[in-house]
Amino acid sequence: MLSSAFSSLSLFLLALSPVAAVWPAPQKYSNGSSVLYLHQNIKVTYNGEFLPYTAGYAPQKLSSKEVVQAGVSRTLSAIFGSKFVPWKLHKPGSQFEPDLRKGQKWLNTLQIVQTGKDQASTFKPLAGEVDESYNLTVSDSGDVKLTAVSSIGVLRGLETFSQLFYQHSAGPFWYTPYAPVSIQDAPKFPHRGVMIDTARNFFPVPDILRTIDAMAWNKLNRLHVHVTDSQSWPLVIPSMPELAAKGAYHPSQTYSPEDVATIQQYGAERGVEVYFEIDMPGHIGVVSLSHPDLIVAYDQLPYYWWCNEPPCGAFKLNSTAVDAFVEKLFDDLLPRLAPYAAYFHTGGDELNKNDSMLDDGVRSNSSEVLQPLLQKFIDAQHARVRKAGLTPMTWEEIPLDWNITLGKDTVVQSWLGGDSVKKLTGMGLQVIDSDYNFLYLDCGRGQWINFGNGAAFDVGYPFNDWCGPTKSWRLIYSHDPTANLTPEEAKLVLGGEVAVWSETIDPVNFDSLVWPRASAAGEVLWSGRTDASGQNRSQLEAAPRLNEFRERMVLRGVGASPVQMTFCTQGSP
Ligand code: CP6
Repeated sequence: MLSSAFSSLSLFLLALSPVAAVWPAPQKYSNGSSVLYLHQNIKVTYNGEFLPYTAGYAPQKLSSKEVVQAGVSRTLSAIFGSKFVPWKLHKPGSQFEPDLRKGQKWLNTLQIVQTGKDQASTFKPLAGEVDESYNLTVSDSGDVKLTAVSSIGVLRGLETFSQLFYQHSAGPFWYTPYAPVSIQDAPKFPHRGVMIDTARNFFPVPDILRTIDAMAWNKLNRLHVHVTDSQSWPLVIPSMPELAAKGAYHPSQTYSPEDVATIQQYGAERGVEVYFEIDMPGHIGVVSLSHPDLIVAYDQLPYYWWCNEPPCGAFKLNSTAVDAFVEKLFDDLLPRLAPYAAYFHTGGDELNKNDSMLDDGVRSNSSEVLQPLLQKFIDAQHARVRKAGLTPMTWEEIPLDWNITLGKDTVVQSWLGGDSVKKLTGMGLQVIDSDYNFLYLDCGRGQWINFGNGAAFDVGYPFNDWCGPTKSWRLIYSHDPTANLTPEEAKLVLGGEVAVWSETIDPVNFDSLVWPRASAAGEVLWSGRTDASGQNRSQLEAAPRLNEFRERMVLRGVGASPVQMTFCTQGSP
């Protein structure tokens, strides 16, 4: 009796005061239902100093103040610049919209206080532990206070602030219907990533920058660029120009050192660390085009004997020439990446034992022969990564399938699902969860046929559909990276990463495949799979909130897919 009285009471309260549709959901949150209007002359201060709002402000240098000022500019432009059309969610003149004839109560001040100092010399925003927490209050009287330890925390709070506002359908009035608001927020996991594969299909710089924008709106903080693979090498290495000259699909489909710096700096300004992967010793067949002596099993048929996806090609595992090549490559590349990133990913997935049967220096596919050679290879590459001031990352096969001993600093990216995360954390290794059953956003590898070089691989139906239908946001949302782990094991899970392998993805369909499904992972990684009461988050609660956030992404220029039909949030006519 009593409990049902309580639950109908809470339903009643819920109907009275709307819940703000912030995505990802803040950790602690309350709001009312007073209306406050926002105008472009709101007084913004940062640590007591007046910050003028200049639309499109680009930081001249990566200082805390410049990062915050640019963040304020983006936030206000997101509110005023993109007409957030509420009609799909609330019809013009619906009760959701305030009556303009009743007059406007305006927001007066946006007071930003940063209580800590950012790392000064090199602005490595997310290297190591960066405090992304923030507190945000909007008082009934019209004062906004945003407090954070770091400038990145300020950016996270500004993004939340932007999601409180709607444009009135009757004119240029922007309002929040949620005052007073009180939010205390911090991420559940420090690593909340998206992996993009620029080797199967190329992604021009603007597409990557747009992806960084969308990541920041989602409070996703790591962009992993899987920049090379056996299919192409788009990365220009000035001391080794032959790599991209021979390995890129086209001279226009390359990333210059300036492009790389642009991407990393753009990320740094938005609290997104951009880190790179050169996958080795497998998935590197393309090097054969410029350095044939270093590679075995490139272009071998039938491909499935040598790799999972043609063309094949792996580094020779017992070769001083390979070692010298990687040294030269890393000497050129790593010092350019290190100012902006904490990590460098050395790959290590899907190495096929058979490849070394074609290696003059090995001539074997026995694990006993290959394991010590691979250990030596990994030790050498990871030592170079550390020497450049970066933390090595590797795919899970290196420790799990090959029994390679890794330094305790190494971060292992797990993708094969099952009990991989449990095994890795049980070994004391730090892990990023990319379980392909939930977090791979592509579904493309079974789709290619008629490969180049006159070789066609029609593996035949139904094998073509082996990876099943594309995963829904709800499946992704249901996945808990720390499920079935002990508390000690769970502590070693740094977070997760969705992966966008691009065999059948390019800029034309990228946005609609990634968003808002990556947003679903983003909420699990920022807010946690469970809510404040320890319950699994409800998809029923999430759906309209995600739908609204999807509308915001579309209006800010990202072609995110719809979450559901307009009817679901708008109701019948
Ligand atoms: N490319 C590389 C891929 C994949 C991996 N590595 C992959 C494997 C299985 C699926 C999807 C993608 N295409 N370099 C595995 C990490 Cl289902």
